[in-house]
Amino acid sequence: MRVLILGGDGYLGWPSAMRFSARGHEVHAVDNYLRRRALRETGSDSLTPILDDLPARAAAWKDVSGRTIGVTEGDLCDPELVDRLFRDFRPEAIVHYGEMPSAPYSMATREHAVFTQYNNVIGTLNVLFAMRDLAPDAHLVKLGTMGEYGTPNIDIEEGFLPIEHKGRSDVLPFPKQPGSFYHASKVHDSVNIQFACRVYDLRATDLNQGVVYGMATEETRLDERLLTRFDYDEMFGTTLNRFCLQAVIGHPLTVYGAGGQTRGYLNVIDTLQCVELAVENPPDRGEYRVFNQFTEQFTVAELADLVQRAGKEYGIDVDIENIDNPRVEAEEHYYRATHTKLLDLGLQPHHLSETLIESMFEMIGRYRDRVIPDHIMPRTRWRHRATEPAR
Ligand code: NAD
Ligand code: USQ
Repeated sequence: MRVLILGGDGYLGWPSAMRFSARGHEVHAVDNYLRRRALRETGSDSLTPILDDLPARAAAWKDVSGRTIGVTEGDLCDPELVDRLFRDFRPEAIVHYGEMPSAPYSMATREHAVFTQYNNVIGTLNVLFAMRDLAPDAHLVKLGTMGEYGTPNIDIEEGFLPIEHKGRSDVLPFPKQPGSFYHASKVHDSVNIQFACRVYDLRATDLNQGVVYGMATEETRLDERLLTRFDYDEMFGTTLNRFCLQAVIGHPLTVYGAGGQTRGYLNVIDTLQCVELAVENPPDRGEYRVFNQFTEQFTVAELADLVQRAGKEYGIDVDIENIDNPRVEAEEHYYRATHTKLLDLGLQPHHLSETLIESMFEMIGRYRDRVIPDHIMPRTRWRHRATEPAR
C-alpha cells in the first residue's frame, strides 16, 4: 500500500515510517521540522542524538534495511504543497501525525495559542481537500487525543454517546472538554473530519490517543542512526518519559499538584501497532470512526510510585515532589474510558512494568551527558497569577 506519513520526522512519525516500510509498504514522509525548531527556540534538545534531517534519516534507513522512504520537507499549511504530494504520491492511506502536539506550548502566549490552532486546523483542512479532489478513496488515519474528552464525571465512550432526551434518542459525538488550546485544536479537527466524511464521502479514523512513553521500537533498535527523538523538557516531554529521565539524573519527580490526574497511557510500540491495525482495517467510504488509543490508565502519583519502585530495583534513590500545579486541571476526579475497538481488531498490548521502566533507565543513562537540566521544571502556567507579568 502507498502510505503517506505526515509529521514523519517526529517522535512517533519517524518510527512509524520505518515500521510501514519494513512491512513492505511504499512510504513517503513529510515534515517541516516544526518540532526541532520549537525545541531549539527554548534551548532544549532531544536526549537521543537524532540525525540532522529526514533525508539523512531516510539514507540511514536505506543503508540498514535496503528499503526506501520518500521524503518531502515542507509545510502542511501550504495547500499547493499538499496537493502536489497527493498528485505525485497518490496515497492509499494517510497517517497524520503532523501537528503541534504540546499542551504547555499552546498555553504559553496568545501567539502560541493562535499558531497551534492555525497550524493544526489548517494543515488538516488542506489534507481533507486534497483527499476530496485527488484521493477520494484513500483512508485518513488521524492522530487525535484522549484529552479531547477532558475528565467528565461519567464513563468516556469511544467517540459517540447514545443519548435519550425528552423522549427521543440519538447517538451523538461524545461531549468535548479539552484542557488546553492544543487539545481544543484536536476537537476542531475532529469536527472538520467528521463533516468532510459526511459531505465528501471520505473515510477516516480518528485515533484519540493517550499519553505515549518509551523510545525503543523494533526498527530504532537496529542502528543508533535510526533512533527516534526523546524529549524531557517541560513543554514537549510527556509524563512518564520525564519521570524516567528525572530518576536517572537524580532530580525529584515533578508531580503536579495532588497527583490524582488520571490519563490513558501506551507504549510507543503500541502506537505503531494501533496505527497499523487502523490502516489495515479501513472503514467504508463516508464513515468517520473513532478509536480510543491507549492500553492502561494511571494517576500521575501511581506513575511516580512505579518509577520510584523501579529505581529501587535498579539501585537509584528516587524522590517524589508534589509541586505547585502550573496547569488548570482537576487533580482528583473520576476517570474510566472505554478502549475496546483496537483490542477487537487484534491489538496485543505491551503493559507497563518495572522491567520496562528499568530498560528506559538504561537507554536514558547512555545519553545522560546530553541532558539540559534547566528545562525540567515547569515554567508555562495556564493562568498567570496577578503578581506575575503575562508572558
Ligand atoms: P512530534 O512533534 O514529534 O511530531 C509531529 C511532527 O509533525 C513534528 O516532526 C513536526 O515537525 C511535524 N509538523 C507539525 N506541524 C507541521 C506542519 N504544518 N507541516 C509539516 N510538518 C509538521 O509529536 P509526536 O509526539 O510524535 O505526536 C505525533 C501526533 O500524535 C501529534 O498529532 C500529537 O498531537 C499526537 N499525540 C501524541 C501523543 C504523545 O504522547 N506523544 C499522544 C497523543 C496524541
Ligand atoms: N504532569 C505531571 N508532571 C509532569 C508532567 C505532567 O504531573 O512533570 C501531569 C499533567 O499535569 C497532566 C498529566 O501529567 O495531568 C499528563 O501530562 P503530559 O504532559 O504527559 O500530557 P499532555 O499535556 O496531556 O499531552 C500529552 C502529549 C499530547 C497528547 C496527550 C494525550 O504531549 O500530544 O495529545 O498527551 S492525553 O493526555 O490523553 O490528552
